[in-house]
Amino acid sequence: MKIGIVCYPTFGGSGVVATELGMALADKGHEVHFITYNQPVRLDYLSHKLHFHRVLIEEYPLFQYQPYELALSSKMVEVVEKHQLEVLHVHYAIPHAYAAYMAKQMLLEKGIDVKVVTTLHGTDITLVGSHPTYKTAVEFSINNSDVVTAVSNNLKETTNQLFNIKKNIEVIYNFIDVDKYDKEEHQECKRSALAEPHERILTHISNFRPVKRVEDVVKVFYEVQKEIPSKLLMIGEGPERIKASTLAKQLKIKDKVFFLGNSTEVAKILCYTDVFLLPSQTESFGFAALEAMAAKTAIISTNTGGLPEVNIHGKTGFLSNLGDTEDMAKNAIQILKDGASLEFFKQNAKEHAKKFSIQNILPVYEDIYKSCYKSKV
Ligand code: GMT
Repeated sequence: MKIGIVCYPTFGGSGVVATELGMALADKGHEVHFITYNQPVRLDYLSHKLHFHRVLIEEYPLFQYQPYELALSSKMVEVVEKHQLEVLHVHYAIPHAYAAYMAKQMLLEKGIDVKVVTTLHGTDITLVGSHPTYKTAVEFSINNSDVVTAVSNNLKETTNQLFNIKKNIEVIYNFIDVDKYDKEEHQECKRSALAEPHERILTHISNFRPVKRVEDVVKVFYEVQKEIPSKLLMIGEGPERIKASTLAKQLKIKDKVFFLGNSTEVAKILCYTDVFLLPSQTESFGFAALEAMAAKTAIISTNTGGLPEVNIHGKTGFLSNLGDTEDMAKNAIQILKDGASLEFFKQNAKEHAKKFSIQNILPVYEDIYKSCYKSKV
């Protein structure tokens, strides 16, 4: 099939999932066209099956805000027409689902019926989408998509609670290529560069926005390192980074906490991680936790949003109430207390990650595209 994928090209989970999906579809022989303002960070190659179309914004002094939706919908029309795309799969409702609706209407006037699949990822519903500023347009564009999917049962329920949704939302979990994270086969797992053999490594990866509660990460680690010799790796960039590093300094653990910035080599970093910390205010799914689990890493997280669908309490790690850093630290120590306990959680994490394997999830998306296509004939 010929599929257009619209996403944010940055380090956020929705962009990463959309990019991995597009690359996997191309590997299976579909023709995939990414339409966004920059080449997605995880899109590391292009081919005759994998294309990237940049949305260019024309600056004009009159505009305080550049009208990205207009440029995006115009680009969608151009690419659909030129490459005869059958489906536009948009990731993150704002503003992609809205722009796709406009593109669809423009194309209908030309006698082209492109189908729109919208995947809801989380904050497009919870933190941003339901805000009165956007709610009307988000609800409209969800209701006017041909198919709507959400990345967890919790996100589906939340969407139905916050909006008046008139169609069924299909739950398709985020997915992972488990083999890519296989530690044993990983050639460049250089743990010794960061920690002594007797030390444990804890890691946090995010975009350091307030929702990620990165200060809680530091607080948890502070308690853990008192009991267990360990290091903390902080991967990512974002507005809360300074607060986290200031706290590490105040707690006098700066020499044990490494802020490594954004990375496109997450698998390499996770290959030497023992425990992954995700104390988020909310997560519709927690893709970063799934990546960690695929890399055989135990998870300490909150019990908010869709996290309990990914991290199984007492098996792949532990869940705690939001802000209860003492409980999180206690649980992390429980995991790290001896080699057998750590291996138990790590092994379970790896096994559970297989439930979200790309081989299981990719055909579900293909079926959705095919069902759209069939309904056109
Ligand atoms: O929260 C982020 O780091 C980014 C955000 C995004 O949209 O890029 O992530 C959301 O989508 C991910 C992929 O589906 C989910 O795994 C994350 O849980 C979700 N974030 C939130 O709900 C806060």
